[in-house]
Amino acid sequence: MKVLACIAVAATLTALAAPASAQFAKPEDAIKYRKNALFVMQQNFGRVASMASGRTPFDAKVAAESAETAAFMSKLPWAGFMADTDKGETKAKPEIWKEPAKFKEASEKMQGEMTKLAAASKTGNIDQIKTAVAAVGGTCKACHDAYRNQ
Ligand code: ASC
Repeated sequence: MKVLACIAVAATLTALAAPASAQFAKPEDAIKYRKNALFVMQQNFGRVASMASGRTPFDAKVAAESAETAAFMSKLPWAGFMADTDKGETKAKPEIWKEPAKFKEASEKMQGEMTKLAAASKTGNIDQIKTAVAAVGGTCKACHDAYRNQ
């Protein structure tokens, strides 16, 4: 029973860790998937950003864990921007599908800065964390300005 549970968990984790090959039954599922992945990412990033700005007390352990989770989550949303998901419950602009290379580049910039934030958070150095949070925030904003409707 335990072995079966482990296999089930392992299969789930493998599926989660394989964003590039993710498949969706319906376009709505892909939209939901990317929004939820971005939401979980933002909640974790926001927790670190809040500490960096002094809005919440700095807790190095929580910051490190949250930043690591945000960095992992930052890899997932992109598989959800598949064909035929430009309409429905989404603020995604058509530019995403018109200039996929630029969109990919923007997403990779964010993932790169998120990885740096995870590394900075591991050091526990608040100044390094502040710098990395600002860099991540810049990539969030750049992508939203270009590719997200208000
Ligand atoms: C966040 C969030 C964003 C970015 C952006 C940074 O926490 O949800 O979209 O940071 O506000 O400028």
